[in-house]
Amino acid sequence: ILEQLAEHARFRVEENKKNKSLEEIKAEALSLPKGAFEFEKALAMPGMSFICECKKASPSKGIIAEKFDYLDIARAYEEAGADCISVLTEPKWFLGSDKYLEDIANAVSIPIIRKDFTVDEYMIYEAKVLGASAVLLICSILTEEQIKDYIRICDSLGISALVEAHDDAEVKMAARAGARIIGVNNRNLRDFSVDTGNSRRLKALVDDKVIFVSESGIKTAEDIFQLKEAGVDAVLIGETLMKATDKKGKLKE
Ligand code: IGP
Repeated sequence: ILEQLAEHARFRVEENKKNKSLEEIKAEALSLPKGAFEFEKALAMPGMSFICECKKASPSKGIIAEKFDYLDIARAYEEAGADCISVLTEPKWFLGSDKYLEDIANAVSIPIIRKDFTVDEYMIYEAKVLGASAVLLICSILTEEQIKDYIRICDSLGISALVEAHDDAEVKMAARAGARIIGVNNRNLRDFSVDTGNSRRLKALVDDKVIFVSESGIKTAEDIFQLKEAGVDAVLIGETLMKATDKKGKLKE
């Protein structure tokens, strides 16, 4: 699935280039006020930080939210005290949209990460233009050189890169590439199995100066206490919050 997702992302980039060339989108992104790395600043605050995700569907779960009032969801997250919002823009498997990101960025004041399969610098400039404060860089679909290069582009725009790893080798690769935020995905994107122990275990490999995010499969307050215990700085929660009718209540818990 990862290879298909990456390939489809490359296809989308080619399609978008027909409307706006790389030079054009780059110039547009660079003409905007430079970001102040709001995403990493929000995560570096003391205490556990919460990245709450707006996601209509996923390849492992199918449709998660029949009724997807993304603006209401984003506003509820902000009101409930979320530190950041993650917005899926991948259209085919996650039923995301660039429009969701753009609208949410205009509606809330907390930083937003564009959750997509970044495979080209084009997508980073696009993220900035859409109003994102961060992008996702997934180790298993990129080379170390690409990650380095993409972090440099993020730096030029004042936005952050969340570098996603799944195992020891990828965590080390992220660190070598200069990642300042490493996210360990508890879901294996190859077989969809979930284990929050994965991020607790891999935390030990990461320097304390690096912001460490535990992603996926987080369901209870107990999960969060355990992650806190392991030294995790932030959690990324999607499905559990998408399914909670009382998002505020669930986050408070
Ligand atoms: C959220 P969950 O299990 O709480 O819905 O997971 C988030 O971690 C997950 O959506 C995710 C993801 C990704 C999605 C993690 N890495 C990469 C798309 C691409």
